[in-house]
Order: sequence, then C-alpha cells, then structure tokens
Amino acid sequence: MLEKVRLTTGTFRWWSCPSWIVFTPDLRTSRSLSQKTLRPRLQRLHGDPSVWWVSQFVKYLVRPQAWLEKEIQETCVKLGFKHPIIGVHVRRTDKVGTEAAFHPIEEYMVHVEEQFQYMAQRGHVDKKRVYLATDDPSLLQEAKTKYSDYEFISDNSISWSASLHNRYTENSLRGVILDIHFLSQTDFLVCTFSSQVCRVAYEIMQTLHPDASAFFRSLDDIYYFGGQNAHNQIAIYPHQARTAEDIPLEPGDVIGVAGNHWDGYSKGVNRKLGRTGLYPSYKVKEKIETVKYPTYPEADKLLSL
Ligand SMILES: Nc1nc2c(ncn2[C@@H]2O[C@H](COP(=O)(O)OP(=O)(O)OP(=O)(O)O)[C@@H](O)[C@H]2O)c(=O)[nH]1
Ligand SMILES: [Mg+2]
Repeated sequence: MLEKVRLTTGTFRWWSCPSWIVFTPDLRTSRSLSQKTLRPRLQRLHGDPSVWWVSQFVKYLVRPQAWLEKEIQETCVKLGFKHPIIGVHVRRTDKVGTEAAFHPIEEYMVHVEEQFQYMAQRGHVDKKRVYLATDDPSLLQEAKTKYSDYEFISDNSISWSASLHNRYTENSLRGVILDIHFLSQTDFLVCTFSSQVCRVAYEIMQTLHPDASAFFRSLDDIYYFGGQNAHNQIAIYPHQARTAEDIPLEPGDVIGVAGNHWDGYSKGVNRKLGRTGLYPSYKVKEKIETVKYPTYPEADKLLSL
C-alpha cells in the first residue's frame, strides 16, 4: 500500500513509500507488462516496451510544481546546458564496495568519446559537452584535468550537498532532483544502472523521445525496476555450450536473465534445464508479459461498484 505521510513542509510535499511500491498487484509486476491493447503498437515503436510503461507512471509522479519548474529553468541558464550533451552519472560514496563496484572516470569516458564520434557522423558537434552528476565532489576537477577537450557542465555544490552528512537535507534533495532532471534531458546516458538515480533519469528520458531505449551505456546492471517480477528472455537462436560456463539454448527456451556482461555474453538461468550460465546476448529477445488492465470506461464502472 502507498503510504501518504508527512505532507507539505515548506515548499516540499513529502511522500513516503516503500522502495518496492505496490499500487495494485498488477503494477507490482510493472517491469514486464504493458497494457494488452497497447502491446502491438508499443512493440513496433519502442525498443523496450516495459521501460516505456514504467516511464508513464514516473512521468506523472515527478511532474514539477511551478517553483521547481522555475528553478530548473534558472539552473539551465546558469549552467549553460546545451545540446549535444551526454549525461554521466558517477555513483560513489556509500554505494561503492557495498552495492556496486568502483569505476574510474576513464571507464565512463570511453563510452562518452565513442558516442560523440558516432554523433559527429550524423550531425555537427560544436563542443563535446558532458553533464556530470555525482555524489563525489572531487570528481569534477579530476574530469576537467584529465579531459581538457571536453566541457563539463556540473554544479559542484550539488555534489558537495550529496555527501553522506548533508544528504538528508532539503538543499540536497533539490540538488539530486536537478541532477536527475538534467541527466534525463541529455542525448545519451553513461552510468551504472545499479543506481536508482540513473535509472530514474533513463525512465524520464523515455518520455521525451519516441524511443530512447538505446540511449544509454551502463557499466554494470541492465535496466530494472526495483521490485519487478522475474525478468525473462526467450531464445531465438540455438546455442551449444562451448565452455563449462556456457549454457545451451534451444529456440523458445525461457531464460531468467541475471545480467549482461557487456562483452557479448549475458548470464542467466535456462528455466527448462534449470542450468545457470553464460549465453550470447544476441541469441535471445525480451519476453514481454502482458496484463489486462481496465480501459477508461471499464475503470469508471469498477469505481462505481
Ligand atoms: N545530487 C546528487 N546526489 C546523488 C547523486 N548520486 C547519488 N546521490 C545521493 O545519493 C542518494 C542515494 O540515496 P539512496 O537512498 O541510496 O537511494 P537509492 O534509490 O538506493 O539510489 P542508489 O543508491 O543510487 O541506487 C541520493 O538521494 C542523493 O542524495 C548525484 O549524482 N547527484
Ligand atoms: Mg541506495
């Protein structure tokens, strides 16, 4: 159940809810569903219909109030936020060594450079701009020193406010809201999807383009919605295990994916065989689960029951 507590302190409205928000039993499964009537169109138009579905709820939940809209506009001008621009989110502090590994800035910048080269083939890149969001305040200077041919757009005071001692303040909350907003407005994201911060930015990004499902490079996890149900794929090509780490696949096998190793291979469990191991990522496709949701007229009738 969604708890509604601690409402309206100053300019903020606080909503407290468990990280595994459950609105209805069906929405709990939201990573892998899209409304039945939408499915054919979504599958044709979007590379990851489940992300699109989740994004619609996120878009509604994070719509800014007037004061925030104003603050966003002012910050946009102050920072000189301009396209083309790539968003880099570097999650450090409490996350490193507990829930995720440390990744040096070089690992991110390899993908940033690659994307700019790709963009330059399709349009004019006047300047290689990076929006840097991080909870590590020392990173901005390091990035500027190491990559002097880039323009880093970042508010270092926001990173300072994200330190563990300052994090639970109104000022810090404003900072992370702005960081997520500007990350979502970039042309491409390079980050670690183990962090909810980048995943939310990616979700909001989906609402700004017809299909932004491929506008990211994650250094660790694949996209997931916290609390999602099983994330399955379906084998589309056969695979014979070549090493002891590989698992065999037959077309139609259902694979519960654990992660992508980003080297051509993913790890998961072949549910038919009950075996866990590696398989080539291109030999599977997403298994999209659909759930029948009431249409608007049906929902109205349900409400009046
Ligand atoms: N301003 C800012 N703050 C950040 C950034 N990355 C992390 N943070 C801070 O780190 C906090 C993460 O808080 P958690 O309560 O761990 O939230 P979470 O949903 O578990 O997010 P992750 O730990 O990143 O998966 C945010 O609320 C921010 O205070 C960033 O790029 N910018
Ligand atoms: Mg966390």
